[in-house]
Amino acid sequence: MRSLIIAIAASLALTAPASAHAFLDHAEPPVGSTMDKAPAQLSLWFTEDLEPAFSGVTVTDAHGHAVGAGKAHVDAQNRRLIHVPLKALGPGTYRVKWHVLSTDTHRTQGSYTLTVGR
Ligand SMILES: [Cu+2]
Repeated sequence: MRSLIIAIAASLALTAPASAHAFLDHAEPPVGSTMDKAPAQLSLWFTEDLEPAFSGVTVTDAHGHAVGAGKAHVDAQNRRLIHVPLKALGPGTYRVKWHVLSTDTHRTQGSYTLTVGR
C-alpha cells in the first residue's frame, strides 16, 4: 500500500503542468496608457507560447464598435507576441480584450483600456 501511494505521488509530480498559464506580460502602447498620437497597431507579449488558431485580441471604442483593421495575429517568429492592426483612431478611450490558448491547453483572458488624447 505504501509503495502504491509513493508511485501515485511520483506520477502526479511527473504529470503536473510544466508551464504556467499564459498571461499578458506587457504591451505596446503600455496597458492603461494615454497617448497623444493614435497607434497604428498594438503589440501584446504573453508569458507562454500561444496557439495562434485559438488566440486573439479585439479592440472596441466607447460604443462597442470594433476598431481593428484586420485580424489580430500571433507573430510568426515569436509565439508569445500578438500584433493587432488598427484603424485610424480618434480621441477617446478604447478597450482591448485578449483571449489566448497557451500550448499547455489552458485558456486565459483579460482586458485593459487605452486612451487617445485630444
Ligand atoms: Cu496553463
